[in-house]
Amino acid sequence: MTQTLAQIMERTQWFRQARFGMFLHWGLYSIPARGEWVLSHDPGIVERYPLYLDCFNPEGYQPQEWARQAKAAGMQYMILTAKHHDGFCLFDSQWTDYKATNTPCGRDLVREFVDAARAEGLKVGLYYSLLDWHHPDYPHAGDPYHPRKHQAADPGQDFNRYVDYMHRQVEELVTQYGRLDILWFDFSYGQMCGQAWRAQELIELVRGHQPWILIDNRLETSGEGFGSIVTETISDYAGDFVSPEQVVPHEGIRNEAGNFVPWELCLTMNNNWAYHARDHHYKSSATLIHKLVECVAKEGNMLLNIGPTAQGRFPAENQAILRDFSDWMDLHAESIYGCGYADLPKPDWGYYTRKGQTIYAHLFEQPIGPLYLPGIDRDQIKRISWLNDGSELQVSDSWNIKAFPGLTFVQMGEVEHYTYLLPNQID
Ligand code: JFZ
Repeated sequence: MTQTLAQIMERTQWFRQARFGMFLHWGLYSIPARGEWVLSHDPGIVERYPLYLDCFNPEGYQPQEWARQAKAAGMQYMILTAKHHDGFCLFDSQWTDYKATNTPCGRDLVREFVDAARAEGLKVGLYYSLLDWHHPDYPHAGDPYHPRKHQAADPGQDFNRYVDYMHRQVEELVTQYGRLDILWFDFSYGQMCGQAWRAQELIELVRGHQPWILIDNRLETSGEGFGSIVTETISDYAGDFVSPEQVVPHEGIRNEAGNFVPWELCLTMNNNWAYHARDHHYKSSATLIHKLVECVAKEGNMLLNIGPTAQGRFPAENQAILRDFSDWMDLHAESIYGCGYADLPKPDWGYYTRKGQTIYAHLFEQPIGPLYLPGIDRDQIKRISWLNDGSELQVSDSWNIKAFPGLTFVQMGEVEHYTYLLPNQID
């Protein structure tokens, strides 16, 4: 069975309009606070790790507050790690005891999360790890990522039993938590890809319950691959969008016929997905805002990550960045939502985004003097102004289009043209 790009484009319509979402990595690993891969990276912690179950008590967990901050920052959807590679479930799965309801906190944290997102009018998604370092039937011996990769193989292990378990958990997620907008599987590697997960059966289960849910491409491929979504024959489990990580794809992502496919860059504010107590290597707010613009200019989305603390709070640095997004989006969201590739030459000073007949010129550098607008003819310009205050710009008399900030109003032709500057205080 296959699907068409047209079906995918229809399903992803809201997603491609939204452009900006929040990713949340949160779980038992937030307690050791050395990133979500701590189990795999530090074999010394393997024995101790399950003991974190007894001290997982996020008294500061207020998902309404998470959702409020996401919304204020201009994000339109949010995605939480229902289960990460460590196997610990934030939801009340009937198929395991390794879950939040068996910790001192005793609550179904996924339910509270989806309720809070919806209450703010945000779309909501769940991340579910295909890898599971806790389940006894998940093969460990020789798996390059598994914390117990050096231990002898267990002949009693039955991978098919794990896949059953995984399917039953996904079934819980798509039947017990109302309408979900996104299911974010992570991730395929080596032989563990596509049908190894019984992907066709899984996707039929998911779409049987939630036909419009959006699925990432990692059930079929790794974080680096694109998968069959870029080919002529798109598998049913190819997903609805490609999921590049940390690096904005050079020219967006197109299929073999040259058409853009939906994609979403996920990226961290510092150098870890989950909370890391000593990682203060944050990108500046300006850099992160530029990344969002760059994604939109290349017809993609950006999923910006937060690693809440074990108590369930956003670290102060994360909150400061979200406030800067909020300030910026208050003035410039119109150049993001519903916008995409402008089909014009890339300007040296930044990027264009486009919505219909309106071009947004995102200036990453403050110009002194005239600014060249490549690809735009002066007699196409109907109107040109700053987006942040509506003030007019002048188009010069020379044969090239050059905009002089802050001068005269110009109205000609068909293309409405706005520019803006980043607020100076951000850097
Ligand atoms: C995965 C996770 O391992 C990581 O913890 C985080 O959740 C991130 C969003 O996704 O990271 C990956 C997965 C696949 C590749 C790289 C990073 N890959 O195949 O290159």
